Amino acid sequence: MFKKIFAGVFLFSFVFLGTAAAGSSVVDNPGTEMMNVHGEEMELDFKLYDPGLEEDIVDYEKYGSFEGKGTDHYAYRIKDRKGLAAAVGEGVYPNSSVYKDPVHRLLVTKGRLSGSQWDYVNLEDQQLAFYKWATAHDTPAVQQFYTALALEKLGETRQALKAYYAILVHFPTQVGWTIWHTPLYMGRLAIDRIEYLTHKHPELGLRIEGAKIRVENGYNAVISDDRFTEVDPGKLVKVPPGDLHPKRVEVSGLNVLKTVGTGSVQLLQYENRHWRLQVDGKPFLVKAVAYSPTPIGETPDRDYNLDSWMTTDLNQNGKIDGPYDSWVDKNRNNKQDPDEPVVGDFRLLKEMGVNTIRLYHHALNKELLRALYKEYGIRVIMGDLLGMYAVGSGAEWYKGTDYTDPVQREKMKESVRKMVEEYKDEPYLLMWMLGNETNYGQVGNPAQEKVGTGSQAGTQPEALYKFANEAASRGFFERGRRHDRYFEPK
Ligand SMILES: [Ca+2]
Ligand SMILES: [Ca+2]
Repeated sequence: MFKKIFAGVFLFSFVFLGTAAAGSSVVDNPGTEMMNVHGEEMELDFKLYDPGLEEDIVDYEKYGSFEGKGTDHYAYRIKDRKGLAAAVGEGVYPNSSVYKDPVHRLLVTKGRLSGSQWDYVNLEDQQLAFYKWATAHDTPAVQQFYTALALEKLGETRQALKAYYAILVHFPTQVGWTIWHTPLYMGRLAIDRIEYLTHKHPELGLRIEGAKIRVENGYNAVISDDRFTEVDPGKLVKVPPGDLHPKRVEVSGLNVLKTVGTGSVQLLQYENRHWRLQVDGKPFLVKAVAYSPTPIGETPDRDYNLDSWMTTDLNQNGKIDGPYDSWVDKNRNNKQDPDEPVVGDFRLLKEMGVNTIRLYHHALNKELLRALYKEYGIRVIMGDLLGMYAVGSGAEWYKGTDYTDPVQREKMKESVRKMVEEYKDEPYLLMWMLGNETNYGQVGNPAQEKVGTGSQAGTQPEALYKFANEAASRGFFERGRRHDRYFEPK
């Protein structure tokens, strides 16, 4: 059960993290492989059939009118649908030229776009994902989002930005659902993607300003009590590329108001109220991945759980498999080919610039983590699930962790205490982390085949956050204990 839940968490994350796991930042988008009329193999490269008349910033005022920007009754009314469609181009609402795109037609004829659109999200061939999603029947914001994501992965950044922005203009309050039946606010996701892409591509000279989607009661798993209080698509504006990077706030030379921690890891607050994380007296920027690997060709929801990677040595060569025996499956055939030498994830993590890994719940192998730190300089953020997935609380899965239950609270605190006592002096420890998407916690129902996440947190937000504060407080560790600096790794 536990394993299954996490598989979901990973799948969801994967949609947004893309292909970073391969240790390369270059997205390789092979063309769609086809047979030509002569029965020969050919590759079909992606090219927009209709890139739209307006390159990146669409003048929406020209084709319609905005009402109630920044309020709860925001709306955009299209007055010139044809003009707008021509301006935005293929794959962006309300344009439908994808149906005239000869490549789309060809793929349909060849039966290459059959089945569910959800089978296309993580496909290697994002060209197929684009045509599938651009013509899928789904909630418009969801359809537009995954079309945009495919464009993004195909390197069509300008068109992807137009597509994400179209969500803000037309469908800012529409909701999609995770596989846990928790809401995804598509407009907010679109803002995130736009901010990410404009930052990642300063050469476009674009920035979004004033976009805002505020939803009351958006923290729980139901949407019946949601209220969108402020909705504003904001504006994509042109800026000189040099202006895209947020201005650095200089703190050196300023007085320190407050120092948290006396060990090698410290938090400093300066007189301008800004904080800085320091390790060994130097500023530390966390570049982390949540590391919990699954062997190549396997899925995390079958035979592998969250922490078995720390001890698994299937080929019995005395080296832990993920960290030291993995290889880059360049051709993605799930097999190790002669040009795919063993490199090991630890080295790959180091090479991709990671300086920290996050562990979800405690650890199984101190020596391994010590080697990670000693040989690769990579530190650890260590987590305790704080009752999510019924871990640490003693709750039954289908009853779910109850954050108002004193017995369960005590058990969870004991779990946190145990972790801290066990690892506080480990040299690699950067910080602790409590919970994992815990505010999404919800109870399942076997009769409805609803798995849930073994937690009642979704309906107990106040109890959860109060408890999290309690579990993290210094007082809790100090009471009757010899050590008084549990949260300050040496
Ligand atoms: Ca091994
Ligand atoms: Ca291979």
